[in-house]
Amino acid sequence: MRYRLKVPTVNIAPEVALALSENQPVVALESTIISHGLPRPRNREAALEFERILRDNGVVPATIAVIDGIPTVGLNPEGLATIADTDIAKASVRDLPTLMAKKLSGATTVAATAHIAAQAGIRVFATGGLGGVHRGANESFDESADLSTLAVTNVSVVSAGVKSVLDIAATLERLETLSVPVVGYGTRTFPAFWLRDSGFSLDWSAADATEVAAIMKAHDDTGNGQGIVVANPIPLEQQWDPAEHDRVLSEAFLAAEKAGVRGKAVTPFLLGYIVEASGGRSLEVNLDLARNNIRVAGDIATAWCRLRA
Ligand code: PSU
Ligand code: MN
Repeated sequence: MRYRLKVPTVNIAPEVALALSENQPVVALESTIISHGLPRPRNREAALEFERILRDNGVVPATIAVIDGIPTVGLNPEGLATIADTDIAKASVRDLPTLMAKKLSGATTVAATAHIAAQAGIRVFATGGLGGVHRGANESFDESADLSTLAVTNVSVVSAGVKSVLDIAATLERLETLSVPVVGYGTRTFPAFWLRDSGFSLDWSAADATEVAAIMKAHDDTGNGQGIVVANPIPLEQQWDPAEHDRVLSEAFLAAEKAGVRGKAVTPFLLGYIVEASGGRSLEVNLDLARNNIRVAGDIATAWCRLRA
């Protein structure tokens, strides 16, 4: 059976299309974390490793990016090299038409990745951390399009919460306003990316992947089309030392302020600064939590296919 593309402008790798048509598990992966979230050359190793983790668990990886103007689902080695080794734009949903018309490449954020994944019919997506409401947003209005996109995009996103550089309370409030379900994975404590505990609790948790799949099914039954945030904390023994975390973060904010960084440059600046100032420790934690999210996303995609079979 041939998998029919819903959107002819999206290039879906044959392996991904086949898996979707045969109800085999597929997990979407974003490319901004590779191009702007992790330093070279670790980013390239990470991109390959993330895909390998899925394959080792019988799940087809679909790394998403815009390559020469074409939204691409499932990258070949040249596509992976484009996002890992070259300076390309950080692309959110609003950047897609311009990149497409100009035939340029872009690394997709959570928002743009979720949008393209949904167009391709992929239901599960793994990332490190979701974008959210930035501190000081009451003046800067800086709120990630990840949130508004999840309000209209039916994809389950597995993340380790949102980075503690954001305003976590405000982010959770916005997710509530946008009617995006937030489910803790085996926990009712919302994680803070490098740390297990943001200090905020959740109304709901799911015990395992099968329960997440059941929630996805029920969500479809309600007729609602939002995404679902699956909040998956990093294991305790892998988290960053909280005191060290607090110290490095305050330094990073001062540095961003001094450098006058604004808009979409803020997240990459802070992440880069934090990696340096932590002597690489934050990077190891970032990689561990991403691996962990990818494993869980693979389990959810597998449970989802089983439920639909
Ligand atoms: N979280 C990370 N690393 C990242 C990002 C988030 O740990 O690289 C990226 C994601 O692609 C997310 C984006 O969608 O940052 C949010 O950016 P902004 O705040 O400009 O919307
Ligand atoms: Mn922003």
